[in-house]
Amino acid sequence: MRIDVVSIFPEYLAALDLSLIGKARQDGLLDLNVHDLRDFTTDRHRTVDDTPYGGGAGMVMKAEPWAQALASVADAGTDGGTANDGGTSDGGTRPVLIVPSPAGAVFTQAMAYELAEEKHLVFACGRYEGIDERVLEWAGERFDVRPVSLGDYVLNGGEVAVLAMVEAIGRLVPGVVGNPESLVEESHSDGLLEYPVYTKPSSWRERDVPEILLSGNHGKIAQWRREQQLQRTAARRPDLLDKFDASQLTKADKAALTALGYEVTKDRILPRG
Ligand code: J9T
Repeated sequence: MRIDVVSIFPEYLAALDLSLIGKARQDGLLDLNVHDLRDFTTDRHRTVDDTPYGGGAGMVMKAEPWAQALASVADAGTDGGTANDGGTSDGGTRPVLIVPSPAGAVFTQAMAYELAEEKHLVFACGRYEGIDERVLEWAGERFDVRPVSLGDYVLNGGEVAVLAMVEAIGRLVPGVVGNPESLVEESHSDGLLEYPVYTKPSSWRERDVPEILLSGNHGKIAQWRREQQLQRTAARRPDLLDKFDASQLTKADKAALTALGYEVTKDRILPRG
């Protein structure tokens, strides 16, 4: 997979040299390139922002440096296309342009899985009050443009959001995580939060590991873990149970949910009372 990131603070993305993602880059699984937006300006001061039309606080990122930067990376992840399409075709799939913004659709594990299938992702890191809206309209001609939010809070720029998204997406690219089994049993992969985990010693500061985990009874352990997942999800993220497909529930799941105060209908999990 090719990934391009455009930012006025390329140093922010240095963390992508580290750990699993850094290793994946070294191994050639991720072709990740960070670009300085100011390299696409033409004035002496390398200006990237200006005052907003209509007034208001703060500055807005100028359109032209963004257009230059995005045009320069648009075709980078392709084989150059065919002779008569101006090099914009890569066989039908356009690169995805992800614009981190609190005004975007919320980033989820499902979205990470979808984006991990793409050949080319481009991330545009906005700063200040945002990027001139016309850039997103113009970019729609070449990219599949997706404003994406990490959640309902504001950051100073898109860089930290890109670190999170590249890590979440990159680890799903085949070969990046050494043991793909570890992707199966983790929070959100099945719509529930993960069960609690423990390691040695079995007794620590007068706290014991739940006995069932020492029993060697794998069936019972799996059942206990599933109950813990349901219990945690109900306590911490009841909104996830709202969306959960009730047809995936076993008899034991239903009994656990009933004990937790839920009513399980044919296709929904509803809080009782
Ligand atoms: C400037 O970007 C943000 O403030 C941002 C980006 C992605 N998700 C958010 N929740 C905020």
